[in-house]
Amino acid sequence: MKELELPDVKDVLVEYKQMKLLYKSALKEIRTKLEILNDEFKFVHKYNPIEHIESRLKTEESITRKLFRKGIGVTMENIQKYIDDIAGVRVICSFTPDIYRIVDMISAQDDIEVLKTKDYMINPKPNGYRSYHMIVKVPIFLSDRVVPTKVEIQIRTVAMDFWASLEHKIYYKYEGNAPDYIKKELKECADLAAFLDSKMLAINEEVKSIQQEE
Ligand code: 0O2
Repeated sequence: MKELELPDVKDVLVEYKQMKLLYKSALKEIRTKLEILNDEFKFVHKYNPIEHIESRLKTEESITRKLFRKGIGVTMENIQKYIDDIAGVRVICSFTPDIYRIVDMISAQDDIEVLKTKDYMINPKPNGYRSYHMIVKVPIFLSDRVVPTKVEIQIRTVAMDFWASLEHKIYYKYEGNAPDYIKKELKECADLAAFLDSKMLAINEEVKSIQQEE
């Protein structure tokens, strides 16, 4: 009987480490681009659209769980093909128009390819989740080749981020089955956060117009 040929564990590990190196580099590239845009915007307009930036590489556990949820086998090829957020950057802005400013500035860069966008601000999820998601490809220049690498950029306001981090914790605590009254309260909080965003924006616009008149 022919023996089953399994891939050498050492080879798989080397391949996995190489893949992580690529995604880590892509995070650095995107962070740098965003920091440059923010610095320039601050210089020109005396105002910074970005409050802060967070970035992370998705854990092995989370990658495996996501593939499992999608009913896809855990292989190196599938990870790269089907998981768009191995490298994830989160951009936190003060006001909603800042979000679209960042989207436009990043999309306009020649070396960035925008693969997918999801506007959960115009179309919030039924649970109240609001955010803007972009999947982009950025070229990573290695010693002997260039590898376009995927990064997920999530852009949201401070209020949307506050809501999403609590909702994320609750989601995992209850493994996606939180009691109905908690879901209802979370939805109410999401609506309040949206209201807060629009109120704060209106106040800011008002103050800006007073300053221009002076
Ligand atoms: P984690 O633990 O944050 O990494 P698709 O790629 O289109 O097949 P996917 O990946 O669900 O489907 O796409 P989507 O909707 O763009 O969501 C990607 C990420 O956005 C999620 O990653 C979350 O980080 C965030 N997100 C989406 N929906 C919600 C939500 O309802 N609440 C919160 N708090 N975050 C959300 P992961 O891998 O699901 O989770």
